[in-house]
Amino acid sequence: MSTEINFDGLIGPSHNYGGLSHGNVASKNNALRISQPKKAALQGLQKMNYLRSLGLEQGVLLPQQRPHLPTLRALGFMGSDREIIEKASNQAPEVLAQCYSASSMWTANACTVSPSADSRDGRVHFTSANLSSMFHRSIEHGNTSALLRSIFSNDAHFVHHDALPAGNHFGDEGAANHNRFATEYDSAGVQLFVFGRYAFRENRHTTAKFPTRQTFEASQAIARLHQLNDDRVVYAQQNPKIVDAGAFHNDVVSVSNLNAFFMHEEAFVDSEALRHELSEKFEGELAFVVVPTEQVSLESAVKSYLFNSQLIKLPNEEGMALILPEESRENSQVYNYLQGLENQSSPIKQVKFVDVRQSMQNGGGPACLRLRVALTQDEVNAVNPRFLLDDALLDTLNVWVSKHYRDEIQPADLSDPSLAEENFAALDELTQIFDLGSFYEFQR
Ligand code: SUG
Repeated sequence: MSTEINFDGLIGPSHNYGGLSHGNVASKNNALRISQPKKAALQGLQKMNYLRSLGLEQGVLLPQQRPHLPTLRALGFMGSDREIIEKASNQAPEVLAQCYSASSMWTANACTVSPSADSRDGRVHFTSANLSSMFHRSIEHGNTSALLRSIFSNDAHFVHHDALPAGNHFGDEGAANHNRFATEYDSAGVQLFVFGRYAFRENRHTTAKFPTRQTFEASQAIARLHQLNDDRVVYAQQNPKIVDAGAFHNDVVSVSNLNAFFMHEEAFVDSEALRHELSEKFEGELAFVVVPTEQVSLESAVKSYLFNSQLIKLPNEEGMALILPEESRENSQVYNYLQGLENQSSPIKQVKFVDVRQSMQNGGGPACLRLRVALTQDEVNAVNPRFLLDDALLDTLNVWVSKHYRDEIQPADLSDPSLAEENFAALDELTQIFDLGSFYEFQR
């Protein structure tokens, strides 16, 4: 028996709207609004539990230390923790905001995972994403690597690679630009790496407005590190038009599961050639569900996050279910499309909606919040069980959130050193819940 476990990022106690991501329309539109961290974290937990109630195994990833004092120190802010925050807030509030980013909750960007069936050494490979293209995200990978190493610690089954070299040439955004097709989770699959531009070759297709984040060279490096077979790897370029429309990651315009690929017609530079190559390389039949612009405009796709949904196989049920954000129900174009979809002959048999609005307002839908890890039963047995959600852990986390999280955070609150102290108290208790020892830098 093989399975795919979704690991969702626990939304951290200082969840806020910093307006930090150029090219992410939601982040810009909601910049400096009041955030609701408690509500956000409870929405996240509710989503995890909903997936569990559908019969799926669900994992949890811890938030990062925010504010990230090591970065502030590296940038020359000295003194006690309080002094560092006061100085940063007086001299460079915009830098403090970067170091307070809530972005690690979007674990689809945490790393790229290749299942053991695809790797020459028969192990599951993880490469933390360097997230080089956005400063506030580039400070995540150290913590991400450490956490993944604690959860997947058995090196007979799991291999961890450090993030690719920093800098724009090897900009890597993790699983958000990666899809995998296979008949079963433990059968050899075809991996699709999606990139925005070439770093060292001439680009025939370029964006006019927003930056692309992932390079071809970074994707290639991951395929090499993960020991993938070239015959079962496909590279495809994001359509610059969709990046300019606000789809900064490929998972805003497509999602896959097993042999199904749900995608917007305009997602790629050459969607037809891509479908052809995937069909050639895949042993078996691929089911493409292609949404035409005529039915769902790019603007509606980005606003509703139709494709930033989780496409899942429900245990003991025919076909697949699409877990969408509530915003997809509210967009009439998208909702009409979805109503038709249930009657189409496609693998998608059910659509369900979840409320993750606090995350959506920063550009993160249901799919952004999860990292998929396909595992064999032996590998599941080797996962640190503390990170798998059960009723007891869910109750503990709900109580922990209610105890420590603020109802609201305003942009000015980031200057208050007591917010940092509250965060650290919360994270300290969290490491005890997960028996992680002195995991965070402030504990050491
Ligand atoms: O990198 N937002 C994230 C959203 C990531 C969504 N992930 C996927 N599509 N997989 C980003 O743009 C906004 C932070 C702020 O503005 O405070 C932010 O980083």
